[in-house]
Amino acid sequence: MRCLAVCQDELVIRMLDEILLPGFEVEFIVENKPAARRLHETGVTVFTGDPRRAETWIKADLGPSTCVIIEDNGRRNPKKILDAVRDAGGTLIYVLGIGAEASDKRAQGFRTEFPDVAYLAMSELFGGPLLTEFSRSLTRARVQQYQRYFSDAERVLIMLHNEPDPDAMASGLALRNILRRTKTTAIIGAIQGVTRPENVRMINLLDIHVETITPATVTEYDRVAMVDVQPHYFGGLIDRVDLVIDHHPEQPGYTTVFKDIRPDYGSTSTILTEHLRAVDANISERTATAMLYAIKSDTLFFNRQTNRVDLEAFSYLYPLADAAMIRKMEGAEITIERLDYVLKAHRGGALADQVFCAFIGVTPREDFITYVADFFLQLENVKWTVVAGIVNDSLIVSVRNLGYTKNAGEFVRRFFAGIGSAGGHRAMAKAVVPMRAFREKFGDLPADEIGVRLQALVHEFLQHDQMPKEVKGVKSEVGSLK
Ligand SMILES: [Mn+2]
Repeated sequence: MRCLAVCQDELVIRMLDEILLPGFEVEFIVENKPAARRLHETGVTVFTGDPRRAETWIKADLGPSTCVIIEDNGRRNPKKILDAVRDAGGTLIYVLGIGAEASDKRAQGFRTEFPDVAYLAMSELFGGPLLTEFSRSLTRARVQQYQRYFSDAERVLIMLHNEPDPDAMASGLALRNILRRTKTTAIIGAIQGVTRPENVRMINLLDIHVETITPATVTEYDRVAMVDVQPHYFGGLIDRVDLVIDHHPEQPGYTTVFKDIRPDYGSTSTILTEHLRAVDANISERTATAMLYAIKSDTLFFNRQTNRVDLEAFSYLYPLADAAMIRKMEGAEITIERLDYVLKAHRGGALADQVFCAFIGVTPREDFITYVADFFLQLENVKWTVVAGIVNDSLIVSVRNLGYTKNAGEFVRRFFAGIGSAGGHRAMAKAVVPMRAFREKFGDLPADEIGVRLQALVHEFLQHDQMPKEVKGVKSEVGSLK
């Protein structure tokens, strides 16, 4: 393809020449003769002429398939040049905005007057890669620091939350890779191991070892890292670690030498993908598969709280991973037992104003509750799910939403933080409340009324903030008087 460019700035000319030359035939129209000579001597194809005259373009053999680039540095209005290009029959026209003047406003002005002309701001063209590169070098410095700090340790513990999920396990593998350790020199451990069927299958298919540890043995390790969780999760049992990498909101009440907490990321594996890339680490197929599966499942395949960085990590890992293996792991999600609870929720639950609520009674494991909550979120017309069940005499409330509505974490904190533990982020949250405390606050509700009560709480929560500020203020005042 042929490309004709009008530029005043030698630096821009040399840059365009370098960028376009392999694929395009580039020629520059330059007004200043000495400058043209200089450029010509260095091998740039240049000819002189007045770009504001159509003849110059005709002489340059401009055709409808020639790409025209016009530099706009804000000092001289390029409209005359644009008119000349059009008079000469040019159709593929790009204006390249350079300098502080190349603002959105200027681009907007061009679009109104020349709707068929594409305006490209130089800062936008180069800003993305440049910023990525800079932030990668910040990440690199950070990773190298903790790599050094961990390097002389004999025994390292990479600790995960209870019932480790794909994101926790994948992050464990990734961090072990960054620390250049094996399964004997860096133990991946959790206080309560894996029981959910899809996680068990992940462990088997990818041959991951998660050791069961006790809080007391944590001190036996020379260095301790936590991934996908922060020390506060262990309720005061562990208050000092060496490294925390997590995508849950940052919590107070512990000390750590290094941390990288990014609550706007969809998974911890996304953060670790950036760490791996920053130090050019080799990612094995096993680790890439685990991480890809983790991003997919933590974001519900980009259905909730997804960030550009999650998509970027996903597309980086995809060619390195075994997609067939992921399909196998996902197949394990559906079990007869889980379907029983889905049916139970379907019978006893209710959908109102795009909120599905259900109480599924006593269950042997917590994942039945979260599974049901995730399941109903897939239905058309469902934007929120709140599913509760009883495990070991505690009410577990699992909340899911599609991510662009109100904050699920805020919901559980508002109603349950006072009587149990409650937390989470925008799209997923959980509360664990001892049944005794629940009865004290909400009364001794029969089973079929618990779901109804939850429905009322969600409704109150969602309604509340839609009211105008004044009304809200009055309401909370009345509330505090009670
Ligand atoms: Mn996670």
